[in-house]
Amino acid sequence: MKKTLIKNLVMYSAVIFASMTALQAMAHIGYGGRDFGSFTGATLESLTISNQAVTGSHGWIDGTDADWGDSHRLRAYRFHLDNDADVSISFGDLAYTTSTGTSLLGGINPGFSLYSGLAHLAPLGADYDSAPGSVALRDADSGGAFTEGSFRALTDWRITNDNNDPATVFTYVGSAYDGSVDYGSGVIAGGDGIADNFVSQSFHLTAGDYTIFVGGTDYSDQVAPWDSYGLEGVVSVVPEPEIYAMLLVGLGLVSVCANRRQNYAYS
Ligand SMILES: [Ca+2]
Ligand SMILES: [Ca+2]
Ligand SMILES: [Ca+2]
Repeated sequence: MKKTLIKNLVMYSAVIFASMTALQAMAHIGYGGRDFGSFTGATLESLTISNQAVTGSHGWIDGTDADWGDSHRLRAYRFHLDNDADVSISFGDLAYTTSTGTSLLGGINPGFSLYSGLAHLAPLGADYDSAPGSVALRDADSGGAFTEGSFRALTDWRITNDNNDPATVFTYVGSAYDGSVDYGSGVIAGGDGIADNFVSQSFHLTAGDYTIFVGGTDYSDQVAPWDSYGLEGVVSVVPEPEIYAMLLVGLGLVSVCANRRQNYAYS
C-alpha cells in the first residue's frame, strides 16, 4: 500500500529536464553532461538526462565476466544525496542526431551498476584503465590474471590516473539490466527479464556521492568497429517515510492556517 503510494507520487512528481549537453569524444572517466546534481532527500525530486551516448552495446555485460571490462565502453553519471532516501534509477535507449550530424542509434539493451564514490575530478587527472597505476591495481586485485580493463559490473573496483593519485574506489551498491543474458556461464543476476530497451531499479541509499556506470548487454558485440547508441537516464528521489510524514504534517499545518485565515476573512 505504502509502496504503491510512493510509486504513484514518483510518477506524478514533476520531472525537470537537464540541459542538453554536446556529446563528448570518447574519454577517460568523467561526468561532463552526466551530473544529476544534488538531491536533498527531503522532497520528491526527479531529473532526466537525455542526449548522451555510449560506444558499443556490450560495455556493461563485458564487466560481469572473469576478465572484467574496459570503462571506455560505458558512461559514468553522478549524483549526491544530502540525506538518506529511496532512489529510483532508470535507463532507456534513445535514437537521435547530434548537433554535428552524428546519428545515434536506439535499440541498446541497457545495464547499469551503482557505486558509492566518485572518480578523480579536475584539477586531478582523469582515471583510465591503461594508466600504469590502474594496471598495477588490476594486477594486485586479480592476482596477476589477465584483465581487459578495470570495470567490474558486480563488485567493487579500483582505478587511478597518470599521476597515480590514491586510487578511486567504486564501492558496489547494486545493479540491474534490461532482459536476461546467459553467455555460457548461467543467467547473469539482475536482469529484469523483459528486453524492451529499458531498465529501472530502486535502492535505499545513505547520504553521499554516487557513480552510475551504464553500458550495453550484448555480449556478442565485442569486436570493433562499434556504433554509438543514445541513452536517456532518470534519477528520482523519494524521502524516507518519516521525513515524508513530517513534510505532509507541515503541508497540513500550512493548509489549516490558510483555511483559518480564509474563515476569518468571511466572518
Ligand atoms: Ca571482452
Ligand atoms: Ca570481459
Ligand atoms: Ca526491460
